[in-house]
Order: sequence, then C-alpha cells, then structure tokens
Amino acid sequence: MAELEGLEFGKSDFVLLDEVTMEQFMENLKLRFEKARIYTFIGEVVVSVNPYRHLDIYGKEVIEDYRGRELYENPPHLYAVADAAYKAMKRRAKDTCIVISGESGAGKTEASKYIMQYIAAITNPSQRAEVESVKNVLLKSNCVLEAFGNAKTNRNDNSSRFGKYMDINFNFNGDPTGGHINNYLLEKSRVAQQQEGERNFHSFYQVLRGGSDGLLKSLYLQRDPAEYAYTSQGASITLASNNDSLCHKAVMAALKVIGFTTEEISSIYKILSTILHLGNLQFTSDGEHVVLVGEDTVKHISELTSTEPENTRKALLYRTVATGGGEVIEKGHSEQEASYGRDAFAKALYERLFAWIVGRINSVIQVMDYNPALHGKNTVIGVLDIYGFEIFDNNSFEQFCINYCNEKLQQLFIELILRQEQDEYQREGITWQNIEYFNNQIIVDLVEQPHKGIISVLDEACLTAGKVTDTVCLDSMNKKLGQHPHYTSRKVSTHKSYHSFLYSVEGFLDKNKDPLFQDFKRLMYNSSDPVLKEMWPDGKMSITEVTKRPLTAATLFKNSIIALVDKLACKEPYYVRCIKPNEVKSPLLFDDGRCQHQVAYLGLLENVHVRRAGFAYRQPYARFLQRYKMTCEYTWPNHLMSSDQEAVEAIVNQHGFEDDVAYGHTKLFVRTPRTLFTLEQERAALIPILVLFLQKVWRGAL
Ligand code: AD9
Ligand code: MG
Repeated sequence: MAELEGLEFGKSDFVLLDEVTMEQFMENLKLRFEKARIYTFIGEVVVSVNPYRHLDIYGKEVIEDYRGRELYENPPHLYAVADAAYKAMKRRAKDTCIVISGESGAGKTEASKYIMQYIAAITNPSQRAEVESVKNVLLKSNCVLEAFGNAKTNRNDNSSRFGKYMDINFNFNGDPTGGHINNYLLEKSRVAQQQEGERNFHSFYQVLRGGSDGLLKSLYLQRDPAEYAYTSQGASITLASNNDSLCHKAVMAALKVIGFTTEEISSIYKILSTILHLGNLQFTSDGEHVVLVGEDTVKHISELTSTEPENTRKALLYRTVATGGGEVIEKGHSEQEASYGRDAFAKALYERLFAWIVGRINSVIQVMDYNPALHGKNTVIGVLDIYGFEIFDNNSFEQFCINYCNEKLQQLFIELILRQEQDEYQREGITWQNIEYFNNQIIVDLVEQPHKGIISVLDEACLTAGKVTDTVCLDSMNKKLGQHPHYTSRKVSTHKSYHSFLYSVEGFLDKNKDPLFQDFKRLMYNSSDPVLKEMWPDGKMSITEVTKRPLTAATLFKNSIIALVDKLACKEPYYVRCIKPNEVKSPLLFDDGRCQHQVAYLGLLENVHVRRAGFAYRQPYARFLQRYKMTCEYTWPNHLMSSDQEAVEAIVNQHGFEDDVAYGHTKLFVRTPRTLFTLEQERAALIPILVLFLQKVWRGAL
C-alpha cells in the first residue's frame, strides 16, 4: 500500500475510497491536484494529472527513494511504476511494457521521458562505457524525435504528431544493451497545411531561427519563417523564437552524439530546406501550358537534392502514364494537379526523412552479437507514448486514425488488467469470480472489421475506378453502417466511448489513397546524394512496374496498430493514465467537467471496481509479517511458527480478519482496504510507544 500520507492530501490509492462513486473519485483527484499530489494509484496503475508547472519531485534523491522499493512503500509516482516494471523484468526475467495513455496534452510524453530518465539513472552502477553510450543514445533520441515529430497544436504546444513505441533491451545484469523504436503514422499533412493557431513541425522553425548564418546561406534560406508558405500559416510567429533557436543547437548536438555523420546531418537540413522552397513554388498558365513561377527556386531545389534542374522541372510539371496499350507517355499537369503534386511531394519527403531518422537511430542502438547462452536471457521493457485522443473543431482522417488507435489501446487495457488479475489468482491458487465490464471491442470492430468496418468501406471507395468523391463514400458508409449502434449514436453516447463526435469526411479519400506521382520517386532515386537516394528505393521502378493497388494509409495504419497490440499483449503491462486538468494549460484550474469526462472514458472507475471486487491488496507473506508483526503478541518481536504464512495467519486471526483474506501460495490476499487501513493505524500508533520502549532499554531504565 502506498505509504500513508496525511489525509489532507487525500487517498493515495483510489482503492481506499470509502465508496467507489464518481463523486468520491473526483473529489479525491481534485484534492490531490490542488495539493500538488499529481500521482495517485489504482493498485499498480498510476493516474497522473498534468500539473502545468514544474514540480520538484524528479530529483536524484527522489529516484533513490524509489529504487528497488515496493510499490506501496512510497507515495504514488511514475518512478514507482518504472521500478515495478524494471524489477519484474530483472527478477522474473519477464518482458514488460509501460503503456502511457490519455488525451492530447495530458502529459504522456513528459511521463515517458521521466520514466526513461529513471531507468537510465538506476542502471549501470559500474558505469561501463558501452552501456553509458547506449543510455545516452536512448535519451538523446527524444530530443531529435520531438524536433521532427512534434508540433504546436491548439491543444498542446509540444504535441506528438506520431506514435512512438520504444523497446529497451537489457542484459542479465539489468543494464540496457540497446533498443528499437517503432514509429506510427506521422501526421504529414501538417507539412503543407496547418490549422489556424497551429504550427508546422518544430524542426522547420528551429533551423530557421537557430541555424548559423553560414548554414542558412548554404541552404538559400531566409531567417524569417514568414518567408515560407509552409511556415507562415497558423501561428509561426507567435511562439517564443528563442526556444526554437536553443532547440536547434540541442538537436544538432544530439544528432552528433547519436552518431549521425556530417554528411547525413547536411542531407537532413537540405531536405528540410527543399521542402520550404517547394512550398513557395507557384504554377501558372501561359495560355497553353502550365509553367513554373520562380526559376531560381527550382535551381535551389535541384542543388539541394543533387538532381538535374531539368528533371526537377519536369517532375513538377508532367507525369508519366502508361496507356492501356502499354505505351508510356508524358502528360502535362493542370495547375491544380501541379500544386497537388508539389504538396504531396513535400509531405512524402518529410515522412521519409522522419522514417529514415528513426531507422538510423535504430541502427545505432540495435543489439548486436547477443548470445543468450553466453549472456543470459535478453529481456525488454517497452515504453509506449502515442498521440492522445483528440477532438478539434474539424476532425479529419488523422483524428480518425489517432482515435481508433486509442480505442484499441483502451481495449487492451481492459483485457490485460482483467487478465493479469485472473492470472495472479490462478497462480496463487485462489478462486476468482468473473467481473462484468464494458468491452469496447464493438467500437474497434466498427472501425477495423474486414468487409464491414469503416476502413474497409473507405478502402473500397478508394479502389473503385473513376471519380468517387468523399460524399459518395460517406453515403456508402451511411448505408452499410447506418444500423450500427455506435455509428448512429455518436451524438448521444451512453458508453465510455470516444465516438461522441463527428468526423468530417472531407479529404478522407485522398489521405487514405495517399498518391504520389512516380516521377517524384524516380527523381529522388536518381539523386546523387546517397542519403536521399536511400530514402526512395521504390523510385527504381518504372511506371509499368508500379503496383496498381498499394495498401491504403488506413490499412497500413490498422496493420501496424494490430502488430503493436500483439507486441504489447505478450508483455507484462504497467499503466500510466494521464489526465488533462483544463483546456487553458493552467496549473491552478481543475475543470471538473473535463476531468470527469476523461475519468469516465479511461474506465478508471471500473478499474477501481475490478481491483476491489476481488482482493484489493496482496503482499508476500514475509513482507506482510515484517510490516505488521508488532501488532500481534505471537509474532513480536519474532515468531516461533513453522512458516511465515502461519505467522501471518496468527496476525489475521488475532484481529478477526479471517473472513476478509485468502491465503495464496506465496501471498496474502486482502479483500477490503479497511483491513489494511486498520493494521496501518495500529502500527502507526504503536511505533512511538516502541520507540519509547527501546530508548528506555538503551538507557538501561528497563
Ligand atoms: V499529445 O497527445 O503528444 O498532444 P501529451 O504527450 O500527452 O500530448 P505532453 O507530455 O506533451 O502531453 O504535455 C504537455 C505539456 O504539459 C508539456 O509540454 C508540459 O508543459 C506540461 N507537462 C506535462 N507533464 C508535466 C509534468 N509532469 N510536470 C510539469 C508537465 N509539466
Ligand atoms: Mg506527446
């Protein structure tokens, strides 16, 4: 049990609530937030409320307090969960994972960083150089990935626009030996377009504001983001430019520490610059043909991408098509097609750059030459920090994917929490009765079911020849799914579901199909910059070889999320559930309505019920005995029984708690929190008496 803080801080575990009602839950959450106690347990789950201010609770001494301790020995903290996951991994050679969830701005990314810092701090006590270097790369990778994958949105100034799952590998000593990062669906549409008040990815502003004069000159860049179409929409000018500039230096340093070569770093910035220049390209018509405005810009782009200006110009204005008869012709773009092609190219450049950066980091931290026979079992802790559930005024394809992913994780949470409980009871030989809970599988099915789900209908529309518009697709969806309770009842959602709002179908088809003219791919593949070329292997194919029906964006995403869930499901999970206290990033405001909504859809109350319906607490016999032996005459100071279990039975019987406990093979299970509460109180009352007694003994008075 979490060490009893004073009651003025509320209950440190929701399981200890007198009654499990929404009212009591919220009262406790609010009280703790106001007292700067932002973490609270539900058993082994940590609920976290974003404090929106710096709290002095992450220092070295705090790390020491949590290192190697049991969950209930300290106040609730991310460190407690990180340590539990680490201990399980080390002691029981189990692969574990820490799943961090919550809506956009709730504090997931910050939490994941604190968890990684904790793991880094408690490992490699002997400071072995190769382990230190792995740790360094793992920590520094955050800075780079945030620069390229995060952006200011209307909900969060540093919003993750990609999903991240990081495996950290450990050797039998429990020291990190490497890792692997999986990234999920980067929101690339942001490269060309941002909503009012939002920004493009941080990386663009960082290089513009922080790059040296020499670097900017070599990239043909002006310093002011207002000069570029892709960085002058939304809110580019309003965010602190000083911060961008500092971040640029940190990113540069991090890239070097990770091991990117000078040539690679140079290629990265050339690609960023190419994208900015592309955004400024305009097309017009000379009456007969579509022509480019800004010849200089084309020259810069060619130079930056190490391609021939003529080829670049051609790829921007024409596309190669194969006719029915197998003939290959060049077809001029309309103005609209040319602009569309330009934006699609810019987005693809960025997406591939991002994927390449992740791949490059992976190649550095890849575990090599690990021989289990020699080194013992190689175990893993996975940390998942994925974009949170989000609702904007206008919700598009990206929100649909992001929210589907969150539904899927919520489903996993419900299943695993229950499964974990059931497994533990089985292992300990204790009977378990099933608990009713809302399983959102029905919503997941609505999205992903083959032939029937939303993604399937969407794909069908995308693969239909001819002009299918977003509206036609919506009609088809309405027809096929109109009867589904969660499709039609989104406005009056009675379940704890995310689907209580509508998506705008505009742009869905295009984003799902995600077409890019093969000419751009070929152009990049033929670049003499080896880094760029490496990012475009599919540019090798000629137009006649290109597969006509590549998988759609939604299907690719669905497949990657299903694979992710499989990966998580075979590990022992630990959870951090993040809550955003208000919409205005205030450290002082606890918005009851907004918080209650999150508690509801995260299923936290159900979580408490599950935890309490069976046995709220369990402790290994030895630990229980050590803590409470002073409350029983047969066990204090030492017991004479044949086993710890028998001694524990003596304590339980003396207090009359027989009906409230069950005896497992290695642990005592306690049904109601009150039992432990009573023992804790008794213990707390006895300690001063014992201290007095011992002092007298020492002084020889007794
Ligand atoms: V999103 O789904 O990526 O849009 P996150 O990741 O849940 O979102 P993030 O961790 O980025 O949210 O937190 C948002 C902001 O809240 C941070 O930039 C900090 O300013 C603030 N924050 C979050 N957690 C803490 C904390 N433990 N201490 C102080 C915090 N500030
Ligand atoms: Mg984040």
